[in-house]
Amino acid sequence: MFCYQCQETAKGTGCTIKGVCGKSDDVSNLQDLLIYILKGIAVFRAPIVSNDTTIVKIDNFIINNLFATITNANFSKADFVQRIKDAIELRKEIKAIFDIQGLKIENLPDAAIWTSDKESDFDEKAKETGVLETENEDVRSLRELIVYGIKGIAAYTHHASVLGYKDENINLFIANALSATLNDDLSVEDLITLVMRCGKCGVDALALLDKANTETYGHPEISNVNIGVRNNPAILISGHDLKDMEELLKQTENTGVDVYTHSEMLPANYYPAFKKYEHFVGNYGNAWWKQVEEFEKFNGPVLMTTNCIVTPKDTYKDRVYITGVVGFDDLKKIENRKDGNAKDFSAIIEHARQCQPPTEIETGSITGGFAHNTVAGLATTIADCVKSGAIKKFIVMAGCDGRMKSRDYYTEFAKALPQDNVILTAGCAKYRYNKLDLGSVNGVNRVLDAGQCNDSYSLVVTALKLQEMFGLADINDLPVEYNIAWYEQKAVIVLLALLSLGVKNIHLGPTLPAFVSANVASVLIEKFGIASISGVKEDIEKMTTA
Ligand code: FSO
Ligand code: SF4
Repeated sequence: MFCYQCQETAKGTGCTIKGVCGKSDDVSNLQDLLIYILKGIAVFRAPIVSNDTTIVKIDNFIINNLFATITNANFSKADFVQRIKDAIELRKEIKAIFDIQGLKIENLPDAAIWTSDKESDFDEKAKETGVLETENEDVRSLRELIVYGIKGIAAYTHHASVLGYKDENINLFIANALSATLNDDLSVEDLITLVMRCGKCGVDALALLDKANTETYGHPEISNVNIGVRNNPAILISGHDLKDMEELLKQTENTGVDVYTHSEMLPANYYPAFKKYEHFVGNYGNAWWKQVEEFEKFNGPVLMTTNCIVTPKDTYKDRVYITGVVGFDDLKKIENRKDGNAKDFSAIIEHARQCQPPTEIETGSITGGFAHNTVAGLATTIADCVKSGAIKKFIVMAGCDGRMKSRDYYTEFAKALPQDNVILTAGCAKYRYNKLDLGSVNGVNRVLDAGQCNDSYSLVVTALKLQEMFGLADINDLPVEYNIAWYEQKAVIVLLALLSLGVKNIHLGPTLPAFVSANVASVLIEKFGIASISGVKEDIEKMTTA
């Protein structure tokens, strides 16, 4: 195996024996083969302009399978074997349409041709389809940057599509970009252009998801979320899937079973459509990597709707349920929706009834719900604060949390920020500082949480709104600094989205991506002023006095 798609990759260079995330060698190889066949499907899909049901099925398949290969989502070998078999079948279907339309491609790539239905062949072929097969380091770096960006786009597009929102242009871009990563004629410059187009498509995907979420569940509202517990049996729901949240809340109503969120599901507490449920108690615990100790103490069953799942301990494994793209052998699976019907959560609800209430690990509340609509409502107050000098800077600290000790930097950074600086956040990065008492400036909270990493669009809208309010020609003239923490591929597309909007001088940490080669890093530094983080003191100095 060779995998370097996330920030926690072994030795900062690549996982080669087993993933730091727990991914086994054979699952990693099968994920490579699956991506390879998806690229082969994309070769036939890209030139077809049509919206017929087979094309819609193919697009959904590509999106679902890209999402399944994202860090910490799916660890099941059997699942990936089945996904590869399905991919090979679907490739035949799309090729048939391609042929009927009279389309032709000289020298079809191997990814569009290679076939087998034997698992043993998959294991062998997988060894030839990995990241290191691209020999030129810069081309490899850019191809992977594009694939990881597309994985992020796929995650957002998947969530939007579950709520019935689609954008044909995003699907077409995914197919074109995937297919382009097989093209040996593309130069480094061509690939850099494609990276930028990927960022632009990322903005569109984020906007689509924002529309889907807010039109379906209302605009997030400023909310004080309880972090204590009640004395009822309960279900803990984690991940990012709001449709699962909706259906679980409906099905648990009047059952005597409470519902709490974990990690990235926290922002569900900000939506009017969910807040109305009396048995929706609040949030339990912290970011994804703390789940082992927190799931243990929760006592009731846990539902993982997307990433990030950590190998569960035997002591609570029987209480973990998975759904959607999540894969993990020996865990109970809640089947996907069929024929427009809701998922059936009766098994997990029944399980909860047999369990003790959660053990209290914290008390009090945390405040969030500062998505773009809320911030727009505070526009005059914020403008007055900036004009009077009460707020000097906004620091965007969105992104992910992770296990590494070096991420203590973000807690220390938040603590050391001068009082006249306000943090804008989204994603699980916020758990590094959302329970500190950082106070407020003239009534404006010093930590404004827009929601999930999926809600990073809100931060973009907020920046554009500020730009308009202050009549600035360039987004970089705003009193906004970017100190972003990344972990997995959704953060990659957020970064590319910001670059495509012209945002410069982003600080990225705790380390720069291993998949960025020295030459690609030089381009990012020269063109966009991207920098890694250094010490808290120097960075505060740099960002607050710039
Ligand atoms: Fe975090 Fe995990 Fe949201 Fe990621 S829970 S790390 S970028 O999956 O998705 O922020
Ligand atoms: Fe390693 Fe990250 Fe890949 Fe897991 S996802 S194998 S930790 S690089």
